[in-house]
Amino acid sequence: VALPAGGVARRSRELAGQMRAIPISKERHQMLAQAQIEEFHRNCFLTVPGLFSAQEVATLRADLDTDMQETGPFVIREGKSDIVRAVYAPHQRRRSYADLVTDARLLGAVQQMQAGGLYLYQLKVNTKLPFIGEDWAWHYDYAVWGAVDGLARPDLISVAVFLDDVTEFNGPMVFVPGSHRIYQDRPLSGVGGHKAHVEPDDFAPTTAEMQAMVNDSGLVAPKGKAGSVLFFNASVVHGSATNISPFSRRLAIVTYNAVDNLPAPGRQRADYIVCPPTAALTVRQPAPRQPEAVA
Ligand code: HL5
Ligand code: SIN
Ligand code: MN
Repeated sequence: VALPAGGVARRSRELAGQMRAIPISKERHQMLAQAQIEEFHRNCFLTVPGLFSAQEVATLRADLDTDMQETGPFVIREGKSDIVRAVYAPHQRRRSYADLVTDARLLGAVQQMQAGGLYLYQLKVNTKLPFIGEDWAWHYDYAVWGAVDGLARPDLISVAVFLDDVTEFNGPMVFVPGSHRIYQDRPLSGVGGHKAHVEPDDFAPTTAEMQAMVNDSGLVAPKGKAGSVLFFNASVVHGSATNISPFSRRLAIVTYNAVDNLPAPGRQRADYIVCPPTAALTVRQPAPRQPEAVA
C-alpha cells in the first residue's frame, strides 16, 4: 500500500506532540482519580478499598506479631496493663513496613494530594485488640504535633492501612467531615516537654465544641475490608471507641510531613515517635515480578 508522501512523518510528528502533552515524571504517580482527590480535600479523608492483597496483609500481620513480642519503649501498653495498644516504628525493624513508606499506593497518592517534598514523620500500628482495645479521645493530629513538636503548619497526611476488616463493631476511626474548616483556628496550647508517645486526651475539643461541629457536619466512620486504605489530613477531628467485639482492629498508620515543616529546635522527640527529617522521599518502583513457577 502506497502511503501519501509525508504521511509517516506527519503521523510521527502528531505522536510526538501527543506524547509531549502527557506529563511524564518519574516521581509523580497517578494513583488516584481527580474525583478522589477532590473528595479528600472536601472531607479531609478518603477511603480506597482493596489496595493491598491478602498476601501483603498477611505479611504485615506476621511481621507485627513478631514485633509485638519485642520489648522496648516503642511498644505502648493499654493503661498499666501489658496489653499492647500501639507499636511505633516497625519500619525500623521489619522490611514489610519499611517498604510501605515508599509504596506508590501510599506515597504516590499523598504526592497527588499535597504538592512539595515529603518525609516520613511517624509510622505506628494501633493494635486495638479484641474485647480490650481502648478508645482514642477526639482530637486532630496537628493539635498535638503543633503544640508538642512545634510544627509551623498542618501540612501532614496520614495513611491508615487496614490490617483487619474494619466494621461498626471493632472500634473504627470516626471523623467529623470537613472539620478543618470549622476548627483549624483554635489556638494551640503549648504543651511541651514530651519525649515519647502522647495520648490525645489533653488535646480534645470541649464537649460544646464537639456538639457544634457534629451538628454542623455529622460523623462518618469509614469501614472496609483488610487491605483497604484510609487517607486523612492533620486538621480533621477524629477519635474511636473501645473495641468490645471479638475482632481485632489493627491499623498501620503512616504519616508524611512536608520537608520544610520541621519540629522546632530542641523539640525533636525520640526517633521511634517522630522520625528525624530526611530528604524528600521518592516512590519505590514496584519489585520485579517473580518468574512463574514451572509445573
Ligand atoms: N500519639 C501521637 C504522637 O505523636 C499523637 C496522636 O494520632 C496521633 C494524637 O505522640
Ligand atoms: C485510632 O487508632 O483509632 C486512632 C488513630 C489516630 O488518632 O490517628
Ligand atoms: Mn490521630
